[in-house]
Parts: sequence; structure tokens; C-alpha cells
Amino acid sequence: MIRNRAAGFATRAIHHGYDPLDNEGALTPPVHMTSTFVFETAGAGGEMFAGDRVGHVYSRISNPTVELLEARMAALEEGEAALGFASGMGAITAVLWTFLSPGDEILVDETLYGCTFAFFHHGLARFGVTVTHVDMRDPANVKAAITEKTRVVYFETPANPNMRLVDIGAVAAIARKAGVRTVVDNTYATPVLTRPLALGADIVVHSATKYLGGHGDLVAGIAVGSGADMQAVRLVGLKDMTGAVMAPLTAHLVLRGLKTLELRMERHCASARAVAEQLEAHPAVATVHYPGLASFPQHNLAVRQMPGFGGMIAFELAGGKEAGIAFLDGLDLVARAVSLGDAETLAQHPASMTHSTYTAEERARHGISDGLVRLSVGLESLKDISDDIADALHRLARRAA
Ligand code: 4LM
Repeated sequence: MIRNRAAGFATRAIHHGYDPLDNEGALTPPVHMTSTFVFETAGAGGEMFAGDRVGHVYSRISNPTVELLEARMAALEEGEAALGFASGMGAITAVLWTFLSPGDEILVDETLYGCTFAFFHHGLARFGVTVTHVDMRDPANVKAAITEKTRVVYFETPANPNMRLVDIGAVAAIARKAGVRTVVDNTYATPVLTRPLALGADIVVHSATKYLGGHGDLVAGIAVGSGADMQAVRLVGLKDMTGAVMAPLTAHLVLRGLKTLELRMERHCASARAVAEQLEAHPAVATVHYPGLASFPQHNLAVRQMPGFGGMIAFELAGGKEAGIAFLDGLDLVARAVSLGDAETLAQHPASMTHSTYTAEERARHGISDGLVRLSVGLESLKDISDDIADALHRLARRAA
């Protein structure tokens, strides 16, 4: 077993926090499928409830299998502690309900995953939190918008679905100076490509449904941050406010996914870059949003902040929305589906699917065009992915002729 965090990323992803010799020699960790835990004596149980004795009480508060995943994710994101959740939305809502009260203000980037946007406007705003959007591509906009009431700065980088980036270090430094927590959704980049806590952010949230799980067979969320922040979220946002706990079997599957995360990200990055170049060279394609392309407006920031550019691409066809829908229907190998980060290549239309939680005016204001098509480039043989995309583009051209 490795006993320190100096080990390499893949080694931590495979070994951190688990010693087979403490577990009957089992190479892979046991799954603790239990809702509750037996107290040795009534007094011991009372002490655990009072916080005077360490131990598991009930699986809405903690569970050994989920705890192992939490320790491993903390090691990968370079945080002190982590928490597992039933979904990415569970992680985001539990974190924000913990740190925001009526009258507070949250500063949010313009582009967000559709349900996160909906939570801000249908959840937080309804309960007296002021939600202010700023374009965080320019950190100066964050500085100008922070007020006495701002408690949290929140963003995704790359943002879902238009791939806009935020300079994590610059924004986190502005927030820290004002005594404001920075929360970063690291779902798209994963800790293989970006570690926001090391760049100054306070809390990282994930939809572990995506690259962390990696196999499209679970829904889960993770938050990582300081020990004190995670304990506050565990006891308030998770235990009492949302109850959105991760199931032990789900934790087991995410632990399995993490073992190949670095390896999978290498393939996702290499194939996505090739597909982005293929799309950019095609006459039917108007714009490709991929941080690895020299034409990407924030390419320099991408090179500085991400050692690889990820597996997600957004693009617009010259024929706009109608062409985008026809392109999706022309795909054969590539699956028409929301979600991302799976072995299978997935394609979807944000305006009518993941981002239909925005009104048309909101999408226009927040930089999500109606013609945008989103691709999650999977792990199939690159030639087969490329051929399927080329065929769908060819069918589109024939249809237009
Ligand atoms: C999708 N996304 O885009 P759960 N944060 C980000 C996300 O992309 C998502 C969540 C949080 C998609 C789901 C259908 C950046 C989800 C929410 O779905 O609650 O695990 O994560 O296709």
C-alpha cells in the first residue's frame, strides 16, 4: 500500500487509502452494503452522536466504501477531504445550500450545465439568494462584480457546452482577497487535466457520472475541499438538507473507474483533438470550439492551464440548427445521447436537450447558440469515430444538394 501522496497520479488512483492486508488479502476493496452500524455499547453510540468518538453511525452520514472513494478523490484533487453524493447535482446543491443564506449573493459564470443554471434560478434565487452572472473569461469582471454580500464565486472550466475557459488562479486570487469561496465544477477537465485547488480554488465539484465513473453505468457526485468545509457540507448540506448520499455499490464502481482515469483521458484527449481538426477542415462546419485548436480564442490559457485539452468538442454547422439536427440523425456508430465521458462517443443538441432549461433569450445571452452540436469523443478506434462523422457530414451535404 502507498502511504503518502507523493506517488504518481495513476498510482494514487489505483492504491490510495487501501491495504489488502487489512482486508483479508482482498485485492479489491469490499463493498460495505449496510445502512446502519452496530454500537459496542449504548454509551459508545451516544459518544459517536456527540462527536466524541470516531466511527460509522448510519450510511447517510458516512460509509466505509464511500469513505475510501472520498480519500482517493481528495488525494487526486490535492484536497484535504472529499464527499460522495448521489449525483453531480447532489454535490452542487449540497455545497451551495451549506454556504449560502437568504440575502447572500453568488457570482456565477455565464455558461453552465443546464440543470446547474436551473438550480441557481429555480432553487437558490427562490430562497432569497441573489444570483449574478458575469463573463468570467475576463477575471476583471469578477473583481468589478464582487460586493459585500458575495459569498461564493462559481464556474465550470471548460464550460458546458461552449467550452469557454476561466483562468482559475486569477479568479480564485480575486475571490480570496475579498474573503469569498471559489467553487469550480471540474467535471469536463477531471483532475488529470486540471487541479483547481492547487491553483487557489476552495472547493471542487464533480459529476462523477462522467469521466470519473467513465463507463456510463452510474450516477454520482463528488466534492473536494478543506477538512472543515467538507465536514460542514457533510453535516448540513448532505445529512440534513439534501440527503443526496452516494450508495456503496456506486462508490465501488467509481473506484473501479478511477483506476483507468489517467489512461482513458490520454485517449479521450488524443481522439478529440483529431476529431476537432477533422471538423475544422470540413466545409460544412462553421466553427469548432475545442481548446486544443490554435483558432480557439483562449488557446493560450488552455496551454497554460491544461496539459491536455479534454474529450469534449462543441461545433456549429454552416446550416445552423436544422443542419445540426440532421447531422445527429445521420450518425450511426456515435450515439445520440446526453451525458459525457463514457467509452462510447456521444452526440447531442444542447439547445433542445441539456440546455433546454434556459429560455431561448437566456441561451442567447449566455453564449449558447441554437446551432451548437456537442460531442463527447469516446474510446472507440479513432478511424471508426472519424468515419462515422465524415459519413454524417456527407449525408448532410447530399441532403442540401
Ligand atoms: C450533460 N451533465 O451535460 P449529474 N456538472 C456538469 C455536468 O455536465 C453535469 C452535472 C454537473 C449532463 C447530464 C445529462 C458540468 C451533467 C450534473 O447528472 O447530476 O451527475 O451531474 O449531458
